[in-house]
Amino acid sequence: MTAVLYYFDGRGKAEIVRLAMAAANIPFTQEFVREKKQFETMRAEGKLLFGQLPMVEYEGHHLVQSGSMARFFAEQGGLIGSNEEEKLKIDILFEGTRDFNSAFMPYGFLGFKEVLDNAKATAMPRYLPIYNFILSRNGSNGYMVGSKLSLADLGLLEVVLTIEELLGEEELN
Ligand SMILES: N[C@@H](CCC(=O)N[C@@H](CS)C(=O)NCC(=O)O)C(=O)O
Repeated sequence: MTAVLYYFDGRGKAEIVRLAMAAANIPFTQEFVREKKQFETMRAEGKLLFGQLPMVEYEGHHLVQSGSMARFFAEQGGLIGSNEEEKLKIDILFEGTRDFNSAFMPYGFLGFKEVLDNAKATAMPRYLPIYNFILSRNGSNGYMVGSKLSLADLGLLEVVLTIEELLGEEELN
C-alpha cells in the first residue's frame, strides 16, 4: 500500500523521512499542507498525535515523529546495520547528523543570514571534519559504516544537500 506523507512544501522535519522511504523503496505520495485550515482540520480529526507534522499515513496508521519514522522505514530497507555493533554506530552517527542538521532549521525564527552565519561559524567546523574522518576511516566506498548505505549516510546527505543549496558546494571542500 502506498504511504502518504503530509507536510509543508519544504525539507524541514520531513526530508529525512522522504529519504528513508525512498532508500527503502517504499512507494509514497505527498500531500503538501499549504493552508492553516487544512492543518487545523487534521488536528481536529485526531490524525496528529502531538498536533504536529510531518505525518505519514501507512497501512492504516497515522505515524508521527520524524526520527521514529526515519528509523522505522530505514529498518524496512535494511539500512540500520546488520549486527548490534553496526546498529549502534549507525544510530550514533545518525543522531550526530540530526544535531548538525538542526543548525540549519530555525530559519523561520531567526533571519536567514543569521542562521547561515551561525551554522558556518559553529556547526560546520564541528561536524564536517568528524564526518570526513569517519568516511575516510571506513575506506573509499563512500559509506560511513560497513559496505552499504545506512540511515547515517542519509542523515549526512540531507545536511550536505542543504549546505550545497544554501551556501554553495565550495563550502564542503
Ligand atoms: N519532534 C517532531 C517535531 C515536529 C515539528 O516540530 N513539527 C512542526 C513543523 S516543522 C509543527 O508541526 N509545528 C506546529 C506546532 O508545533 O504547533 C518531529 O520530529 O516530527
